Parts: sequence; C-alpha cells; structure tokens
Amino acid sequence: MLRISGPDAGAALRALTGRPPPPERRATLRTLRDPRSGEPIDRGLVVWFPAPRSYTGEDMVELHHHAGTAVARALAEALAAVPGLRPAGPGEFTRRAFLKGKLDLAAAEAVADIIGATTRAQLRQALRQSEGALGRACAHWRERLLEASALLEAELDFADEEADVGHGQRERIRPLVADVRDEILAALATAERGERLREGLVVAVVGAPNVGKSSLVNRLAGREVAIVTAVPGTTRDPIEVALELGGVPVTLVDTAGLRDTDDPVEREGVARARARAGAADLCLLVVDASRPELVPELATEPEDRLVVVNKIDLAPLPEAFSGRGDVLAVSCRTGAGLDALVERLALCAAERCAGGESALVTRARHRQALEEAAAALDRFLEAPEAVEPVLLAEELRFATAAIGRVSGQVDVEELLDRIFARFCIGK
Ligand SMILES: Nc1nc2c(ncn2[C@@H]2O[C@H](COP(=O)(O)OP(=O)(O)OP(=O)(O)O)[C@@H](O)[C@H]2O)c(=O)[nH]1
Ligand SMILES: [Mg+2]
Repeated sequence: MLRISGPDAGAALRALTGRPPPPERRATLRTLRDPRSGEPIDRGLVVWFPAPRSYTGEDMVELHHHAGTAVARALAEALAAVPGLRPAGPGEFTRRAFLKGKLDLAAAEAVADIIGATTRAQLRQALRQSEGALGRACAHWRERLLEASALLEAELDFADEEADVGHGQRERIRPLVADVRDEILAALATAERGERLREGLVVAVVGAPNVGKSSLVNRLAGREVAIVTAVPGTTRDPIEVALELGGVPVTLVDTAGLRDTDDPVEREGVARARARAGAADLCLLVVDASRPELVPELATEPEDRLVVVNKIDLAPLPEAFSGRGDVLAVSCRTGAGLDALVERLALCAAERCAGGESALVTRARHRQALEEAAAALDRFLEAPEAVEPVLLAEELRFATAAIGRVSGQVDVEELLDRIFARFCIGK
C-alpha cells in the first residue's frame, strides 16, 4: 500500500487515475497509470480521505496495489514525477497526525509499539495507549494544576493587601495538588510492569557446568538451539532464544556453567554468564539432582530466582530442596515436570509484566517526566507556610510542563525528531 498525504495528494490521485478526487471519502477500483506515458502499472483500490477526516488530518490518498516489486517500483517512480511529492521520512505520517492534533504524543509513540508488538499482551497495551489513555490522564492532571496555578496567582495579586486572602487560597490549592500527585504516583506504580511488557522479560538460565542448562533451554524452546554434550564447560557464549510465555515476550538466555577455571575462553564465558544473570529479570538456577552439592553462589535477589532441580530421572529430589516453594523438579531427558515449570514461568512473567490489567505508563520517557512532575508537586506540598508564593508557583509550572511533555502539549519540538526517527517509513 502506498500513502500520499498533504496538499498535493489530490493532484497525485488525478495524475495516476486521470480523474479528480471524489468530493467525499470513497474507495474506488481504478487503473493506475504512469502519468508520463499513460502506460498502465496496476489495477487497485484507490481510497480518498479528504482533510480533515484522515489519519494525518490532511488530504490523503491510499493506493492499495498488488505487492509485486515491479509494481511498487513503477508506482514510486510515477509518483516521483508528480510535482510537489517526495518520499516520506520515518514516522512522518504519524508526526503530521500529531501536529494536526489527531493524536497526542504518547498515542503517537504507541503506533510504533503496535507495529513492534510480538505478543497479544503487548498489543493490548499498545492499543490502549494509542487510544490516548495516558494522554487523557495527562490532560486532566494539567488542567487541575493550571487551575491551582490560577488560584495561586490570585494569592500573588492579593499579597500586598490582606494576608488572610492569600492563605485562604493556599488551603484550597493544597488538596487539588495532593490529588494530582497521588494519581501520578498511582500511574507510576504500573510503570515498571508496563515498560517490562513493552520490552519483554529476560530470563537467564544459570548453574554449575553439566547440570543440563542447555538441555533445559532446548526443551523450553522446543528446538535444538544450544549444543548439549556430556563434557562440562560446553556452552561458552550466552545464547538467546525468544519465547512467548503467558502473552509476555521472553528472552531466554543459556549461559556457561559457573565454575573457577584456568581456561581463558571459559573464564570469559563465566564472566558473561554472571553479567547476564545480574541483568536478568529472573534467573533459573539449575541444579543436578544427582550432584546437589553443585550450587554456585548468585548475587541476584531470592525473589528473582527459581531453582530447577534437573535429572530427577537419575536421583530423587534431594532433601535440601524438598518442600520449597521456589523449587521445581524436572527431567530434561524424560520431560517430567516441564509443563509445571512452563506454567510457573508464565505466572512469574505475568506477575512481572502488566499482563492482565494494563499499565498506563509504558516508556522510560513517560516515567521520567512524571517522576519529575511528582517530585515538584512534593516540593510544593512540603513547603513551609512561610515560603514565597512565587516559588510555589514555579513548582507548579515545572510540574505542568513535565506532564505536558508526555502528551506533547508543551515545547516538544526537540523531542519529535528523536521519537519519530525510530518509526518505519510509511507510518
Ligand atoms: N539423565 C539425564 N541427563 C541429562 C538431563 N538433562 C541433561 N542431561 C545430560 O547432561 C549432560 C549435560 O547437559 P547440558 O545441557 O549440556 O548441560 P549444561 O548445563 O548446558 O552444561 P555446560 O554448558 O557444560 O555448562 C548431557 O549429557 C545431557 O544429555 C536429564 O534430565 N537427565
Ligand atoms: Mg550448556
């Protein structure tokens, strides 16, 4: 599909079909011709969206052509010959839609997330965002803070006259600001899970050499991604596999067995394994049931770890591991216990991500801006009675501006290039 947006969209439609754009939104089957030679290129659906009822808010035409390389190239060449047209930059359509006020900035960013989503849970979150959930919340917060600012301005105006009038205002402003601050904090509480779902969860598989880490990764992946041998120290480089668990995108990382060694190659592998374990959202610590004494020290928090006792076909679950909620017994050889492990992993993934209920804050950019806003509101609320109203007004202005940056209501010009550069062409 090719899209043309802007004041020359109508001229482009006329050049390719020989007819003027219809008076209203319409889809018609047309022969598309090269305007220079009149030679037919393809026959396809031409959809006309007159401004302002289009994605960009400008006149827009979509050419639904056959997907052949020659067709696409011939159409692109034909369009290049139409005066005023040029190829769109990355994300330019969505950028124009934003500039025309068709969507707020957070919703525009969500368009990229819809395209990038690999699981249903991610898609659900991106869709909600693209419908403007965060933008609406920001607009509401801003409105109330502007109201508080206006009340404070009144206090400034009266400052020279009756001191009582000023303080009366401040008592009215305080609960307003406190409410907004609390709502922002509540939204921020979902941020970590929202960002995790956007970016996916990293699960590192770690343990002593030869305990069956690579066998486990292969079992979970359902294919032979990692080399398995009876030789301890087989895996050296971390190996990543993409999986979906309970709607959450998961990157499973197989790592080198942790042990002290003189082999410089293996030592590097062990260092990388430790680094991956440290950076992972969750570690699967694999233990060999027949050699339960081989449990390496890990620096990760216990709640970010599950212990997988493997090879229970060789030996029963060792005493030290039985009756523990964080332990799962499996055999990569027979497949015993693997379903329960997958179920448990899906549960852990859902807990760590906004799987069920959707998060409002899903990007570091949004989180940082809202954290700045909440901090400014805190300073406002904690300021002693004697503080000059001018300084308080400044905190409110700061918070309002930070919130505005999320939805794109204030000074975002410098942000736009950065945001839309990551889009693909044609969106
Ligand atoms: N009996 C039995 N053998 C297993 C099981 N899982 C793995 N093995 C065997 O244990 C050996 C080591 O398996 P790997 O998966 O390579 O172990 P690893 O932990 O990745 O080893 P390194 O990469 O060397 O650290 C292989 O011979 C596997 O066939 C199991 O559940 N039962
Ligand atoms: Mg291995």
